[in-house]
Amino acid sequence: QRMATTTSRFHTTTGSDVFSKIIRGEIPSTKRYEDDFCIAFDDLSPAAPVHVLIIPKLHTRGISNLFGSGAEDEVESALPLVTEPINDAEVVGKLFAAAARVAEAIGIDKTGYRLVINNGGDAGQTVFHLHLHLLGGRELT
Ligand code: DGP
Repeated sequence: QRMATTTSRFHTTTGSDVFSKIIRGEIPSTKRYEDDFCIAFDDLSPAAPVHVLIIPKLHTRGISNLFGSGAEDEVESALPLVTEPINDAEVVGKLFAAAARVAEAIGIDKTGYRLVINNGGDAGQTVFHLHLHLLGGRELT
């Protein structure tokens, strides 16, 4: 598999999207979880009693920019916050792992929850920094 190195493709330090600003602390958020790789915080417009967004501390626009042909558009800076090279599958895997931990910490792992990634306009993606939605706390239809 092609290696997506932090130095060639990812950065958060100069990203202009709203989630990069949250990572840098320029916009406040209600944090649920944080580690070296990602942060999780409450969605501003919750669609369920629990609505948390899990985002990587590296900038990529979305799934099609990780695995699709849009990957070449990602080059923006050589100033990584994540210092270890990481491949695309690891990026997504770590997001899902963090989501499961957050769900457990909040206490919805037994009742159930939904994980969603919107990719592109038709999916309703509005923030172009990869993010995983964690939804729960009620029965979802
Ligand atoms: P999506 O449609 O997948 O791009 O969802 C983007 C989500 O981001 C949407 O549910 C609202 C949320 N959101 C947008 N701006 C902010 C913000 O400044 N703070 C927080 N916490 N959430 C935001």
